[in-house]
Amino acid sequence: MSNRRTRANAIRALSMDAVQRANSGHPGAPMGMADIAEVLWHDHLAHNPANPHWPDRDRFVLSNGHASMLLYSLLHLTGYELPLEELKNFRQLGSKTQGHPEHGHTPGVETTTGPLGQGLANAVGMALAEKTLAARFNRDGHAVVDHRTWVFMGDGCLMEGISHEACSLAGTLGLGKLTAFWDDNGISIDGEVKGWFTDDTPARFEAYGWHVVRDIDGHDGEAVERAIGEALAESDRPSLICARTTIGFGAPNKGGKKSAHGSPLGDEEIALAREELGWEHGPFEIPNDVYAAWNATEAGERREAAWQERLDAYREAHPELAAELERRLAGALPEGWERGAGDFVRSVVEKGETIASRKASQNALEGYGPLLPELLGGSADLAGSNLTLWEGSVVVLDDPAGNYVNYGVREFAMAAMANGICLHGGFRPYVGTFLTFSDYMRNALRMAAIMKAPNLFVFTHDSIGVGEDGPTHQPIEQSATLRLIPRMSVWRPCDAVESAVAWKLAIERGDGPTSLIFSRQNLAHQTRSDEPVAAIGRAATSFARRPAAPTRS
Ligand SMILES: Cc1ncc(C[n+]2csc(CCOP(=O)(O)OP(=O)(O)O)c2C)c(N)n1
Ligand SMILES: [Mg+2]
Repeated sequence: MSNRRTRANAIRALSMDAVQRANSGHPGAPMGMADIAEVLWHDHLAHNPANPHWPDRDRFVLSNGHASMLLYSLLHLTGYELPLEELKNFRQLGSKTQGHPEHGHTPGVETTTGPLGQGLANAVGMALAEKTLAARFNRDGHAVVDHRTWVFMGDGCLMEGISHEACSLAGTLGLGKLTAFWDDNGISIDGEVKGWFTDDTPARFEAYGWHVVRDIDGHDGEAVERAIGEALAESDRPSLICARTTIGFGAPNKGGKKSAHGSPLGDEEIALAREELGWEHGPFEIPNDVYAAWNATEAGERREAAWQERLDAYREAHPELAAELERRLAGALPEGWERGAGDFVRSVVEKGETIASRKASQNALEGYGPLLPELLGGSADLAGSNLTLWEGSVVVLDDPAGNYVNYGVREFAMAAMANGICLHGGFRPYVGTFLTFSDYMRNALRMAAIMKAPNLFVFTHDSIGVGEDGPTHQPIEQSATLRLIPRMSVWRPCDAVESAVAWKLAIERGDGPTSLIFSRQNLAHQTRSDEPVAAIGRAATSFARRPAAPTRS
């Protein structure tokens, strides 16, 4: 008979066995969070294992990515295309079960996590995307965008500064369909966190304007269920569920200790844990009734089918909106883009203006913005300097269906949130700050590139001319180091024409991020005939597509 504890134990067993077999990995957090995961994934998560891309699925983010075996176990047990063989190959080259969850490699992994705190910020971005898309497209009686965002995180995510940036903004934005679970186990790598992490976390989140469910026993399914119920009942504020857990729950000697965090438990301890948990099955052995109790494929297909019916009714009532929603979810450019964008570039050539390229960038937004309702812009409190606002900008706090986010002075969360917005779908985010502060965002830039997220980063105040602000504002190595990030496109246009083309190609790029670097100073217009203008794009394209040089054998 399968019950809550048995289902959770299946996660524990798979996690400790896979880590043991790989002889590396993190058994502690999966075993500690298994009971919480069971309640969420068995009873609440709206997903369809047969279609990980169903647009209206709930988003689940494992921000404490080292707990990857928790997610792999859940994906396997609920019926995603992740067979047991893949779990046996945990951390092996070519497997779908890398050490940390990798978006684009493993079905059902919404975002790549591992750099602590960033998954949480991605989740805030996803929740913002859901809210904004819903406001734009839902109509009375037609809730076609209606899903939640759930995020698991550990002490590490909360110690990271980005958690402050992202959660503070999530409170301001009132992201009521975002729920975060804090794995309050009192342990991180160096041992008991009381030596380095003594914040009053619930009070901290209350101060952000979150709804906080304090101090629940993360091993008591009924308590977790009640806490989720409270989160579901709250629609105006994001929820934090503070769940006390034991790292490595079930391991009699290593449970509750740092030794459970990031090393295999060892055969002896695993045998004792099996006894302690009452799990009588061998390594990687899951009884059929447990599989049956976990399997979510039928429920998932029913859920998606019900949504399809809602979408059909919506299409009937609002055909144009439905077509536009589908286009945006598919990430396709609008009809007429090529012509409209081409016209805009020609108009810039004709004007031949000598202006700062940041101004040329704003002009590009004026030119392309009306064609692209999927643009969701923002800046880290430098809108007037980055020139990221354009005529059609509407701030989301004023109008939930808007297209501009005041991120405040939060560069790192801004970039990571924009990654989450990209991954969610339905939007093309662009975010701006000074080039020199790209360093504050760097790991999120790297993550965008790793995930092939077509994020647009606007970096203004390039180069020597900003020296009057002093060395702190003068970017020296930033352009070069951005170019070092594999798969990051970097544009440093020399005039307004190149700026317009750079924006166009950045928008057309679907398989990775672009950094657009603009000046505060005027840049002289370069006179060109038609052929060199066309070549701006061609050169970039052929450069990007240049085959790798042959290697000598
Ligand atoms: C940005 C970043 N810094 C450091 C690490 C290395 N690291 C991985 S897990 C971890 C400790 C996290 O503690 P906690 O979230 O409490 O996890 P638990 O031990 O409870 O599983 C650290 C420092 C990382 N993955 N990301
Ligand atoms: Mg911890």
